[in-house]
Amino acid sequence: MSRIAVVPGSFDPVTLGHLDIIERAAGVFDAVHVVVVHNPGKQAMLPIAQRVALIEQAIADRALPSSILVTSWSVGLLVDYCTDVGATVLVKGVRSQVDVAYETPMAIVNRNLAGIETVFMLTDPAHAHVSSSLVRQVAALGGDVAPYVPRAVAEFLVSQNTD
Ligand code: COD
Repeated sequence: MSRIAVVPGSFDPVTLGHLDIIERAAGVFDAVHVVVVHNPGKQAMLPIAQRVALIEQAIADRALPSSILVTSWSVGLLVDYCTDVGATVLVKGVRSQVDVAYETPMAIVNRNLAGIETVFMLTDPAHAHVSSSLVRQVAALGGDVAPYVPRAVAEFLVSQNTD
């Protein structure tokens, strides 16, 4: 049986931490769907379609496996997407106990709702301090985000600031 995993997130924008989790998930599962979801608890910087495009560009630049698909979901529960495409697992990157505390209730509810399991994948320590919110803040203040994001994202954010 082919195992499909969903890696969900706001990805606003995608960071090197996200990309590392996506790549490692692709090494564990037969297929990985990277799903961009609006998080109502966060003030969005980029439109969803732009976030999808930047993830696709970063994946192409790194020649990551073709088993990775990038899409978005906005019409209901994330587990509905999983059920629709036959995915049985959600993969969540974990940087600290704060992430575990945030993700644990969602993992339990997603299993209760649809039997979807959540796998927590530990961040690479090199990316443990990286978050999209940090990138948004540094970019807004004109700082260099290149150490934290794929090249496509760094170039896009510079182009936004110089428009
Ligand atoms: N290293 C490793 N992992 C990282 C890093 C890093 N540097 N940075 C972030 N991550 C992980 C996060 O812990 C998270 O697991 C994932 O990457 C995405 O992070 P973000 O910040 O892009 O996205 P979030 O946290 O805003 O996304 C939250 C979701 C949209 C995934 C969440 O709200 C969700 O699952 N929503 C589904 C809605 C739903 O169905 N709700 C009802 C049932 S719970």
